[in-house]
Amino acid sequence: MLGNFGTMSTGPTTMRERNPVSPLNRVDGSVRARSTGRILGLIATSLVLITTSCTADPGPAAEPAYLTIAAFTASATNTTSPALVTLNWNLTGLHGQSADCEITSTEPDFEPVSIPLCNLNNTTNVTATSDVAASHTFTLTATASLGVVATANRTFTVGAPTGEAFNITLSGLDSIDSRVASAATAAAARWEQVIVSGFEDTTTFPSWCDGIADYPMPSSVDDLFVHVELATLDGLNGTLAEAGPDCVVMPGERGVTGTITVDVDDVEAMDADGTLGSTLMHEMGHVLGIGTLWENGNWGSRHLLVGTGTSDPRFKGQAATSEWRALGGSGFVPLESGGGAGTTEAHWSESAMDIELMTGWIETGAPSPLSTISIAALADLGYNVDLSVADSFSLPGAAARGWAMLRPERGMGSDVRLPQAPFGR
Ligand SMILES: [Ca+2]
Ligand SMILES: [Ca+2]
Ligand SMILES: [Ca+2]
Ligand SMILES: [Zn+2]
Repeated sequence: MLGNFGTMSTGPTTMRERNPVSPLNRVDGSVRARSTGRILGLIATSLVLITTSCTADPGPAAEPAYLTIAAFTASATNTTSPALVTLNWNLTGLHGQSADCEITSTEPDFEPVSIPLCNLNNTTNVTATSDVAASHTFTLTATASLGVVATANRTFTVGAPTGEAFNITLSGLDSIDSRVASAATAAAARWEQVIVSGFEDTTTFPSWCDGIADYPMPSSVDDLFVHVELATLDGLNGTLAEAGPDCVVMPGERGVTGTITVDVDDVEAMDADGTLGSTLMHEMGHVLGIGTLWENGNWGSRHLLVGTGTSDPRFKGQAATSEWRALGGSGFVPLESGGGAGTTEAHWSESAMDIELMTGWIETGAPSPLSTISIAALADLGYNVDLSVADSFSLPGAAARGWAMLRPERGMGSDVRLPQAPFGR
């Protein structure tokens, strides 16, 4: 795994407003734009034809748009306030024109969100907040480049906030290297900042969770219990650590316990080159479900992957896809296709995202930013998240990817441990 090198990413971070928004539940249907412009256009074309013999041909008149919002949908895996809501739309009838969009809401504190070229970039995430269960209507206003306007509405109902924080309880810290313990503590605090609301404490567990891991099963879990341990894995380099959920509860397919095993032979090197903190952050991301509760063909019912087994696997979670496109990506979110089992299809594509925290190769001597894409991927798993606490991140440009070799990275190795559920395999 050594010998993989990242590329320099120096472009500006794309920032968008993400204001609290009201949720949407029903589309009010499409709205046909006013079309008088087309009649005028036909008259103008006729005049051009009549006068061709004595004037220079100005070329074909611009085709007016019959702009129609053919679909406007809203979805969220968790509708508890603050809910991250993914809006999607489909514009038709543009006749080659482009369109810009604006999203407004009946929620009083919502500030309009602008989406340039929304005929190409047709998804965005907004946050729906309310102190009580409430319905708000989002309005999508699309304006074609020659001025035709169409609007559509959708109502979303957001539930009252749970009123409790998302908590991660760590175990095993007293018996491990204090540097690993500190990194684990910092990682837990950072993820607690990302996930903004907790769940009811879990006090009953599936019977298969008994004896599944190296620690005594807790009698009650306040959101997430993570055991951290050191062990000999494969010596220096190779796999640095491995992690995943242990006990997964239904409904929700949410891990309530998990283990991070750090390779005792890699601790010194990780501490020396500054990757220990990023590695613990990365592994805790796996415990939360990134790369481990996506279904991956052998567990669960989410089916969030497409193109598995090909050279271009993708993650199709709506919220993460929306953030990927907001940063300039297209299609679904590209996953790693190399690196072998434990890396492939469980991390973001190294070539597409380079320094991002949840790629399979960690930066040495440089930050590994937690992007809005990774945070939104948690929303796709049912967590309530706050995109605004993401680190600054931009996709490496094609030129930067071509350069490569600018910054060394350390392979994480086979670090993903899928849930050991006794069913579904
Ligand atoms: Ca809690
Ligand atoms: Ca190792
Ligand atoms: Ca990387
Ligand atoms: Zn990993």
